[in-house]
Amino acid sequence: MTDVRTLRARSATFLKSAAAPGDFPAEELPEIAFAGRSNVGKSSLLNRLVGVGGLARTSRTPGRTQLLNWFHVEPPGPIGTGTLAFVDLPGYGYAKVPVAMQVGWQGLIEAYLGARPVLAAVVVIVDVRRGAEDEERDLVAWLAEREVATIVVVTKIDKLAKNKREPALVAVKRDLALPRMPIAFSAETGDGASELWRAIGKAVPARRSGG
Ligand SMILES: Nc1nc2c(ncn2[C@@H]2O[C@H](COP(=O)(O)OP(=O)(O)OP(=O)(O)O)[C@@H](O)[C@H]2O)c(=O)[nH]1
Ligand SMILES: [Mg+2]
Repeated sequence: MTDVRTLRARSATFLKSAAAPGDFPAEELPEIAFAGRSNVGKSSLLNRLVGVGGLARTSRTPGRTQLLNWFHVEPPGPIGTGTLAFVDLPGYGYAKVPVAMQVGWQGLIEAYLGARPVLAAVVVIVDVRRGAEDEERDLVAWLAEREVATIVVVTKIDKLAKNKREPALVAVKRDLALPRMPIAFSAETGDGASELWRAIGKAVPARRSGG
């Protein structure tokens, strides 16, 4: 059996940043987007998943990623898909940025999530200590209405004592009315990375045989 901790991308490279829909790259690959409130750990999760520290920029200052950032990723062999594009989305719900800016980001995120035929799934990331709030409920419902596949991940589980993790996951499942348990993840330890890889593999349409 493959050691769950060792599943990592065969390669991952930065492709492009975009601040407006006109800058989005051509739709050439199935895309997996990473969404969540500011500072939830989107970039850290993406880096851990691909096994390249520092690929997506992380920061202690919320609201750091204000652009959509595309990466080309060759998934681990056992996942069985071809090259994917990962898209690190700007965080939402950061109260300290001016309202006009928040509205701008929201518009940009919706312009992406609502009109991207190659979007295979959105990884919705929730902070284990914070749980699911209105923003997460709104996002999950918004995606469901548009029939966008959603993978809910609860991150920073290393920050919670082991006996408190299961109840936290159950609460997120209940609050977001999920059909299954969210994936428990830690960018610190790598917990949940292979489970998330498998969920991503399932969400990506099979490659057409014969190319
Ligand atoms: N302990 C722990 N800390 C984490 C984890 N994931 C992220 N962090 C920390 O949380 C902070 C924010 O992480 P980022 O990955 O930059 O978060 P983000 O969601 O990309 O933030 P924005 O792009 O600003 O919205 C950093 O200080 C990370 O080191 C985790 O799984 N465990
Ligand atoms: Mg970020």
